[in-house]
Amino acid sequence: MALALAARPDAEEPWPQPFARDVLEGLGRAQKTLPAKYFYDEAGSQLFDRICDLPEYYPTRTETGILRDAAGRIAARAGAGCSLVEFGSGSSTKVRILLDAMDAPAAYVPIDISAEHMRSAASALRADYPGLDVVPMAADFTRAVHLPADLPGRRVGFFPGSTIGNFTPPEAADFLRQAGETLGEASLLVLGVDLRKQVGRLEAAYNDAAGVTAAFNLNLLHRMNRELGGTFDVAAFRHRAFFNPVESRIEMHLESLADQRVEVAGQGFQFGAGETIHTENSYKYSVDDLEALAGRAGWKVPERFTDTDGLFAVFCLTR
Ligand code: AVI
Repeated sequence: MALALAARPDAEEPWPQPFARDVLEGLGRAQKTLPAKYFYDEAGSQLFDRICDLPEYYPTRTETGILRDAAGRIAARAGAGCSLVEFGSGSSTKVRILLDAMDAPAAYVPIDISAEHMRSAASALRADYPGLDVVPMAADFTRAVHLPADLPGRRVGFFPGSTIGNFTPPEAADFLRQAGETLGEASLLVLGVDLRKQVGRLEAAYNDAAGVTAAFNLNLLHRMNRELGGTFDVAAFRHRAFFNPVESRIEMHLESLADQRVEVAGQGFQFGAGETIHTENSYKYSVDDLEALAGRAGWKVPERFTDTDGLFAVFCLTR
């Protein structure tokens, strides 16, 4: 039934699944919503790389600084000849800090939904680390991932960038549990988490003056137009991002500037002026809350590292 609904009337091929299914389901809700993972097509991944360099977006440079300071300690825990597994690897930039500190790392498995972006990053890594076996996996890391069985050494998971904040807390616990199963016994997970802080600082990070975050959010409309035959007038929507203190999260929305009707994936949707599509949550944790969450998911927290301003934390989790 869902397939028939999503079929393109003038073409033999259906709309790409599961994108069409998720869009039809999300836009059919009372609070229209879209899963944040669809931000990351080629254009979205490039916009995200630009966000990471913005002056307002403190998480990337803060986490990078913490990783540089902590890399020796993390490498000592990982041991010689380990295998690094990165969940949502993107452009594989931060992992270089760990690889440079590690003793003869044997393998690197980047896992990302954006296959093209990941493959070009993997080629660059192969060139720079000739002894490293780079094994990219194009997969949705929010689902179970079956790693190659013969990965040598200790398995070290890497989940930087506070991507865990894009899950609800129950989803985050599920992810941590599943990552433990994926990585196996005696594994390590290096986890970067953005911490709760003053609202002005948080909101500025998602409302940059150059408008890159707005372009990143609005790119979802371009993507639906391109891939799902959508008729979104992108200029008739605006980016909104604000901190929700009750849920302890930044929310991103696309707000309709007028009453309008839009077709997408073969179905029509009505928007009232001021109505929004909720496109992303970015949860902000306290150190204690995150450690309790990790504990419930079966991880111990022997070590954690933060910057001097307490903006961001990198947790070393062990099984
Ligand atoms: C990938 N993720 C952790 C980013 C965040 O901060 O939640 C995505 C992002 N959205 C807007 N700016 C950055």
